[in-house]
Amino acid sequence: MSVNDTLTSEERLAELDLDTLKQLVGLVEYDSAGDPFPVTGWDAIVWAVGNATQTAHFFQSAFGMELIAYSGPETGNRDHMSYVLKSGAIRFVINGGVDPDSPVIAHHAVHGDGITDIALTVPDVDKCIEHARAQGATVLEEPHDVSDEHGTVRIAAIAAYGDTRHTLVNRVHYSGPYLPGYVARTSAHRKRPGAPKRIFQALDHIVGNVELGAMDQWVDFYNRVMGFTNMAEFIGDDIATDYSALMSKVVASGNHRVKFPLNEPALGKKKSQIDEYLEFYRGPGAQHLALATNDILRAVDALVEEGVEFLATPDSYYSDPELRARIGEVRVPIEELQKRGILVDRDEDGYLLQIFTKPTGDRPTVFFELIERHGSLGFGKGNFKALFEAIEREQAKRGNF
Ligand code: TYF
Ligand code: FE
Repeated sequence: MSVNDTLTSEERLAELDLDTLKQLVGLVEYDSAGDPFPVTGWDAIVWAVGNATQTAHFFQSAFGMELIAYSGPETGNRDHMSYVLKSGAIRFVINGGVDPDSPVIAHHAVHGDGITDIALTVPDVDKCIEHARAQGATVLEEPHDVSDEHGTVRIAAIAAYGDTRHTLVNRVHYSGPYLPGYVARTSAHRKRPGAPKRIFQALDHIVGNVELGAMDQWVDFYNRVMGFTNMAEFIGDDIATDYSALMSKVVASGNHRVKFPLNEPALGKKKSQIDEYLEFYRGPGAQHLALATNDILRAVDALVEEGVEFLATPDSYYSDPELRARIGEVRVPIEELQKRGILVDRDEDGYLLQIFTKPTGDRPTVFFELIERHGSLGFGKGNFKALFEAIEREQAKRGNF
């Protein structure tokens, strides 16, 4: 079975076909035969938060996600509550400590609400771990089976930047709602009339913030340990020093289903947004999750309706003649984008629409991006100036200059 023409069971459940997925997240053809660490896609994004019950409520009420599984004291897990939510092919697992000695509470005490695990689906867990170990990766969990009446899941885990880990999961022989130990559970939440069935369908990329000077080391980690390749887009200190002082490179799995831009702070006139993240997260971690939608206008409207706040884009962005000339025709009138503050970028392959939320937790750390791709495989490089200025306006409100 080759990974580039394989839909994960999640994608099949989400009724995504390969062409739709390709359009949503920009997949590429590749030959998995020579890949030392083949990755099929995302398995789950695991969060540690201060109050999982309320965060799970937020992701259902505001982000339109659906509760599908649960583990907690009632199911024999005395350590923490765990809510599994999905939207299209994306799964979030929201953990909150119950036992005061829970490692979830320890993680939260240091980092605040954040991502502990970017779990990936792989066809061969053992092969990946063998390769990762040979390349010097820290193996946090050796390959092992977990089973219940729904079948068996094979699992292992390696360390990534900071306290973030990548659990590797093969669930092809499992039919339960998530993992052994979880029970199926559905939302008590009723969608408001007129709310879209689903706001986003897939996960496009997750950005990691690493320490000053560590970006190339982590690019090398993803190249060597996980067989990821570098994508063309990078931000050097040319753009960094003027606007928001960061450098960024992007690595991707063979089929581009999993994409990781990696940022490090650069020395600029003002404190880098990456420094602010590193200070408040107490180290490296996941900075933003880009959610792929096929209707970014409807998605923004739905989120705004529920009180989610986005970074403001000044009107001058839309009247800038250089930008207008560069973006050309897009699927809606520019006024519709301007009303919502949606950014546009175009490259040789097509265009993309994107917008960023403010941080969604208490610390100025994790936030979300909505992205609607129309051929472009990039990340919005043409928007970095406008975007970083918007981020700086928010930083200034927090007293960082
Ligand atoms: O993922 C990206 O590269 C874009 C741009 O702090 C970006 O979404 C890069 C760095 C950053 C915020 C957005
Ligand atoms: Fe992004």
